[in-house]
Amino acid sequence: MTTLIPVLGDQLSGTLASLRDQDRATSVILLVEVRAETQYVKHHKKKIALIFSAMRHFAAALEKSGWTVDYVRLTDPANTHSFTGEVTRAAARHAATAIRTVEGAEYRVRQMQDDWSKATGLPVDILHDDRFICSIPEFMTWAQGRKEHRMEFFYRDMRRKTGLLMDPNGKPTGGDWNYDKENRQTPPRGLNYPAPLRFEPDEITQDVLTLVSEEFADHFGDLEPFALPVTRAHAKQALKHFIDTALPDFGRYQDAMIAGQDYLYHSVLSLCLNTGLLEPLEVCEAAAGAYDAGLAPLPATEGFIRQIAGWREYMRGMYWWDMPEFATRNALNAHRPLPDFYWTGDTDMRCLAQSIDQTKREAYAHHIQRLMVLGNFAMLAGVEPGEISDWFLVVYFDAYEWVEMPNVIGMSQFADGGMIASKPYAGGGAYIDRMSDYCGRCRYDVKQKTGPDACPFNALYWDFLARHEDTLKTNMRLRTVYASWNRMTDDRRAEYRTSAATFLDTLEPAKPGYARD
Ligand code: FAD
Ligand code: DLZ
Ligand code: SF4
Repeated sequence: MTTLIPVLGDQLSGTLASLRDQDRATSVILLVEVRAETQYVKHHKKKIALIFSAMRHFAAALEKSGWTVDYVRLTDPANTHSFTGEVTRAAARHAATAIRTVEGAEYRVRQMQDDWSKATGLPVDILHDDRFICSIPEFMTWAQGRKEHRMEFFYRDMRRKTGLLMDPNGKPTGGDWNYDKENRQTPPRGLNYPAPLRFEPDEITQDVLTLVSEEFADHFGDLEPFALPVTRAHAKQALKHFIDTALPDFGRYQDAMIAGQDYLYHSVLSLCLNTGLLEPLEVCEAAAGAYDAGLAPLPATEGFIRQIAGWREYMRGMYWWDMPEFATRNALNAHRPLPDFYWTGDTDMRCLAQSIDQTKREAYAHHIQRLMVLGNFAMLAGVEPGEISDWFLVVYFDAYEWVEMPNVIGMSQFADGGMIASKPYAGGGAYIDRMSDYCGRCRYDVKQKTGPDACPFNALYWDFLARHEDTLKTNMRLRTVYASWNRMTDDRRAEYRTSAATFLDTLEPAKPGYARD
């Protein structure tokens, strides 16, 4: 009697449901490095190295604690390079009598798991992933029968469910659910930003870096320097470091963008959460503990907890609520190919060049760079949602479809027609100028509205609103914007539209082969 327990590359948690209450003597844990996963989009080199190194460290830790682990390396000549192929091979190799696994986080992978019983002829027990605060069935119950699925109401339920920042009388700590009005300030010059911890590669990581440099040389991004957390111990240190050094100022400067400052007060914990090295509840509890101990103010703590217990859980729920349709949503009928500069960084627009350069080096950009620079430009330019979604899935070390897709197709492109965001996150140059120091040394002038030297965001913003007036003008949150547009003279409106068209004509479409072979 042998139970085969496949553990996927984002399930690297000792608390995983499939490992719980399981007899080690009759179980074999399977981890596999497979090309189907490295290539379905051509992930950033750092992301592949992170996942392989974390998988290898996790396998070693499991073995040390008495599990039998079967680890299939990318270079194993018999590797079939797919999850189903490797599960089938391993089931035969170990004469398995049953398979026990945790549901894949991505629709694509979950579909594969449904084939495992047929492929192996064995019973397959697929367990819920209870590392998330909200299970998929619980989210479905919340979503069913609601006309609108706004994050804020879901988040309040998660606060009630977990007791995070809740008073014993059932009211939110401090009296309010959300303290954003006190957050999101422009940082003064000369602040000393805390840097995330760096973890120098050990022998396991060095081997992986060599492998990735040899096997994935044509993938986007810089492999080295590589200093990411790859073990549970690293992840716990990274969490403590964030709580000690950055949490107190997390919310206050959450939307700021500063050239040369890649991380500001962000936690950089998404990679640990999304691979399973940290669990969402433990991260939220650590933040709430810092508030209780008087080490972090309420607005920062609440803002941070909302990102995880609110946004992260909500995005996962909305992904499962709408898949598989989500992947093909294109409510604004956008069909422009992705501009080539997303891959090369070769653009005079400094905000985009800076954000892309950082993405290439670090496989990281923070939320406002992703939303209001990289996503905003694609939406204003009318880029096909599937193309920009592929780009986001490739380039970030925390990108898995379940969280990337609702953020890109929903929140940043409004391609879901407003399921996630109540209005498009569209902004002109003035917003970027207010929140960043990018514009000062840009070749474009953020104050000029039209013409060859004007910040392209300005004309693109109005052109976008004009293109979609029929669809968007009934949106109450855009009433004043459309009122301004309609107060302009015909000539002014025409200038905006011509300026935008002239700029859009200069965009080179990306060459094939960056995102997929
Ligand atoms: P912090 O700012 O420190 O926030 C703390 C944590 O909150 C994050 O680690 C993350 O787990 C969670 N979080 C915050 N915002 C969100 C959100 N909108 N959705 C889900 N979780 C959130 N996040 C991913 O994990 N993977 C992605 O592929 C991804 N793609 C994105 C694409 C776009 C266009 C946008 C606008 C956002 C995307 N996000 C994604 C959400 C967010 O930008 C990242 O989670 C965040 O930048 C990660 O950095 P951090 O850990 O320093 O976050
Ligand atoms: C992203 C990724 C990559 C690059 N490689 C692997 C791999 O070789 N083996 C593995 O188990 N998982 C990998 N992953 C993560 C998966 O693609 C996928 O995102 C998760 O299994 C989520 O369902
Ligand atoms: Fe970006 Fe416009 Fe500012 Fe240049 S001027 S950095 S293009 S917002």
